[in-house]
Amino acid sequence: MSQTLTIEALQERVETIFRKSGLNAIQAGALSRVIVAGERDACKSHGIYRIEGALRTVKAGKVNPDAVPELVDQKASSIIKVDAKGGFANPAFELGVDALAERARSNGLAALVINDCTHFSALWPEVEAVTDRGLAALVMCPSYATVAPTGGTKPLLGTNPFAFGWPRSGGSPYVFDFATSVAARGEIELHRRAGKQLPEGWAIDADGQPTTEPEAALTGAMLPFGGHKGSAISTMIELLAGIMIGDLTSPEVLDYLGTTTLAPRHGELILAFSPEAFAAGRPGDPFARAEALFEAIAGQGARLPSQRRYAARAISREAGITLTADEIKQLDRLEDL
Ligand code: NDP
Ligand code: PYC
Repeated sequence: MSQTLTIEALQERVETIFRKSGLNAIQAGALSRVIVAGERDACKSHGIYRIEGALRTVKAGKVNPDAVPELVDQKASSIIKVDAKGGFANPAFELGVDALAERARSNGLAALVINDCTHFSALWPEVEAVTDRGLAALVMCPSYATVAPTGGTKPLLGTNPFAFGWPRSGGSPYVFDFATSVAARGEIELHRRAGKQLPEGWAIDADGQPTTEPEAALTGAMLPFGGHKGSAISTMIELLAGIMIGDLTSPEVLDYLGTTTLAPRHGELILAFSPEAFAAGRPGDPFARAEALFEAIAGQGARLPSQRRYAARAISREAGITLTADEIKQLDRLEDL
């Protein structure tokens, strides 16, 4: 039978699973917060289904369960670095975000570079942490080689997520967050588990032929969104959030892990911008002008990105998070490990 849990109750259950698996309190806390946020906002591809992959990665010795991230902040610089020490990205982000915001406010823009981390979560929790501090944000990271560049047939690029946020005083921020592949790999896995065919255009099989079979897509290659445009944005992410920050690119991640069944280890790049600083001396208030743009978009009947997510969040806060019988069984089983 399905069951409804409060957000706090789910948080406690997920955190307990991670603590029992050997993660220290910093790692388990940050990881469970981001996973429960995914479930709360109806982002199933990065919700509780990800727990098992994280546990597998710990068991395989590919992530440091005891990691205590370290902030390396050179005071004059706009670049703040956090060494995740081989742990998950989420506690490293939590450690660096205040310094990032402080530097973006004083310098107009700043970057948070996270190195040596395992990252498998959605990016919007990080984007929202920056917009909550009154700043605009761009966040990106590689993944592992599962996507063929446009014109190619073999996995090379990652599903490389890319997210942006703009703060709004009267309500939830404008946020988009997407894989640069047509769909996140998590979606393919969820289709496989549900025994469902993929929509056309998501993937090719190992011979480079279009496929709607999840298994064939997982052993073949996924496709970038928007053809050559998505392929180029994904390549940019490899350059900026892989090579430029001295961390692994998606093909290097796959070499290191040897499998896509574990969570990828690489770096992450978070950029924060002060709209007031950029617009200083120019006519108009940037926040008021942004509101006019959002109103014009909505005025055409279009919805803003993240509205589905915010609606799901409101329901979860009001009525709790409903999990299927299978999901409850999964939690019970993981608690008993
Ligand atoms: P989706 O395609 O589901 O959604 C992408 C964005 O578009 C969301 O912000 C969504 O808002 C918005 N959106 C969707 N439909 C509309 C619409 N009709 N009008 C306006 N906006 C719309 O996301 P993906 O499947 O590409 O990615 C899912 C998640 O996977 C992301 O959070 C991403 O960070 C994560 N991911 C993480 C990776 C990693 O390595 N860590 C790798 C790849 C992906 P809304 O949510 O409200 O629908
Ligand atoms: O859904 O593509 C994905 C993904 C890869 C790593 C974490 N999420």
